Amino acid sequence: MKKKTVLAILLVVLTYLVVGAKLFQLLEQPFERSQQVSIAQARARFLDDYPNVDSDRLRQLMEETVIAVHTGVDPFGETENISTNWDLGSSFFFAGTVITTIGFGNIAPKTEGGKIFCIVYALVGIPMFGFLLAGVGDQLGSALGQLIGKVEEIFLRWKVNPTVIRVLSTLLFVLIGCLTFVFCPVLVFRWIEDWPLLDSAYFVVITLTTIGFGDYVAGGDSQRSYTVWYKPLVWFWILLGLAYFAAILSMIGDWLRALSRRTRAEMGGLTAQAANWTANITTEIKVTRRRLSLEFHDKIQRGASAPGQKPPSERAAGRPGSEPPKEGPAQPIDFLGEDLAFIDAGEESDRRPARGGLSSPLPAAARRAKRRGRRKQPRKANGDAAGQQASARTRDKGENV
Ligand code: Q6F
Repeated sequence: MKKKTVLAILLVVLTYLVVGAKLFQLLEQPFERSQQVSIAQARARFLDDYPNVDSDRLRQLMEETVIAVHTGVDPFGETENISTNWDLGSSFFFAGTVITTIGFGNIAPKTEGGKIFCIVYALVGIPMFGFLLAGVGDQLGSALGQLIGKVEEIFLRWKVNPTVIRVLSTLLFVLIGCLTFVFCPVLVFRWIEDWPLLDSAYFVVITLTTIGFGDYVAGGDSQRSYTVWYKPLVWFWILLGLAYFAAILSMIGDWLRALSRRTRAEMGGLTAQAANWTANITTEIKVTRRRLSLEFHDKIQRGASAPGQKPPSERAAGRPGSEPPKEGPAQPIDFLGEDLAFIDAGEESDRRPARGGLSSPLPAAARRAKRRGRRKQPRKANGDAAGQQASARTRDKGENV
């Protein structure tokens, strides 16, 4: 990526951060103030009600309470019948927050040994979970893709415009996914955890984006006895939901990129080249990564919307060898066609077929039908050849880096 491009993105991100910071401050600070006032009043009221209590003694107790809460110990717990954060189920949950990188932090190692082991465990476990998630994403993509493909075939028979079909497919993908991985889970958490609807939705998004604040943790209320199927179900939801959100985030990333490319194309032909260059330069890395089947998860790992990491065409449809950058003015941009290609992403991510360019006007169903016809050829050898070709091409253009 060109230095100028990086600087431009840095500027946009910094602005986004500052604007975000100001808004969060406006939203949160008044509430914080009111909480500060209310705890101070509560303490004063307590000392008023019990004049015999020494205020220093009370402060001491409060400090110890705060420390207990910070170290993850229930301050209301009795010395007999102590509850533990590190029973096998909770430890299993903790291991999950590590390898998924959700990192709720409601429980975390406090001992030296625990911290050292956590480092090693994360470094091995995160890539390992990445493999799993890539596989899950792939299966999920095929399942959803098949479903959507059927609908697309019907539309095709009705001779609906391919671009319209793509838009409808995208909407369908988002709708089915949101129902399965967002709306239903939100209702389940509302029901099981007794969280308000907003808090429940907030938990779902914070978890599946792997932000993981840890202020809400499903299955984390020690006062509650959960049904046996609940925690396994949450695990299952996490696995599928992370894959789905990775796809959604990368889709939003593609839109942002297409938007910025379009803006640049409108601003002037030369600047638009940068995006093309970036696309080409990352190809080599990408081909290797795709071999490792890691691409699904690293979308969320690196922040799906990080501009310029992958050309949408490649990432979406699993084509390793994009065209080398053409000299001259920017090409006109097929906004919709290019950026709805993600529908095929999950399905195709490990196949690397030598497919046509991304501006292929055929909707996903039709392309799938075409591919079915090609399967007779040795697919793997084909893909590898394509991959090698692609890396050779990038190497040729190495001087662009
Ligand atoms: C869970 C649990 C949560 C808290 C008070 C995320 C994996 C489901 C627990 C789950 C178990 C114990 C989530 C699983 C992942 N929740 N106890 O299994 O925090 O110590 S506690 Cl939400 Cl990654």
